[in-house]
Amino acid sequence: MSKARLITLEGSEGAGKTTALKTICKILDSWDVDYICTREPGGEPTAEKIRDILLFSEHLHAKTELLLMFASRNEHIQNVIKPALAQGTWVISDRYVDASYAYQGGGRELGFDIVKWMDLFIVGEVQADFTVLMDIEPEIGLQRIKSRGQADRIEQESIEFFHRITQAYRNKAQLESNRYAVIDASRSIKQVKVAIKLAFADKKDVLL
Ligand code: Z5A
Repeated sequence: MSKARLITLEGSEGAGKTTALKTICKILDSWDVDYICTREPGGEPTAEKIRDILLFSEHLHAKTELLLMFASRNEHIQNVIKPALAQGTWVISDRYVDASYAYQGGGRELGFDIVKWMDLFIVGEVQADFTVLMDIEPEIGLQRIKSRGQADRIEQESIEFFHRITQAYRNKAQLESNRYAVIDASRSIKQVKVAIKLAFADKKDVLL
């Protein structure tokens, strides 16, 4: 049996991660691997409670936000991700530690160094094997989610905040290009699906 893999999905608001997740599930079905889908912040009961604080508090200091992201991540890793991988079950996570580099490191301007420290402390060896970055200009992504109703605390941030996030994701993907597939998420849903399938086909020998 091949090693269970941790696959993560990243991107800024409205990039189409939910849509991409369905394509990834179909690919893994065709590879005949067992997997679970999960998300961050959240993915297990305590982490979901922390998610509510993160998304719906009136105000949070940037450092509190960083700490809570990693607190919820620790519950998620210890209670869901590690046990699944140990059993040979693959994990697909809608966002993971790269989101902290992008949102807290980039968006909140806390910098990559402090996030790296937390990454070493909390995530350690439980790093993603493959990360799909849905890359999109924030103006397009935010337009897509406009009709969804009440925005959460993070979604209400300025366009400059989202530009910093996009740039931070691109920087991270460049630094770790072997782990990343960068998908041009501004294209049609059909074209995006094809690009994701090609990215997985390219990685199949390494992952399986
Ligand atoms: N966060 C953080 O700050 N730090 C961290 O460490 C972590 C997270 C882990 C989680 O919220 C928030 O937490 C998030 C980052 C932060 N920021 N906020 N707010 P979430 O999970 O609720 O939100 P999200 O992850 O950003 O999901 P989203 O906004 O729903 O985006 P999406 O999943 O990428 O989009 P979608 O639902 O797939 O698509 C959006 C719409 O676009 C939908 O109507 C689709 O039909 C449409 N769509 C999708 N693809 C296309 C294409 N190709 N063309 C046209 N239309 C499309």
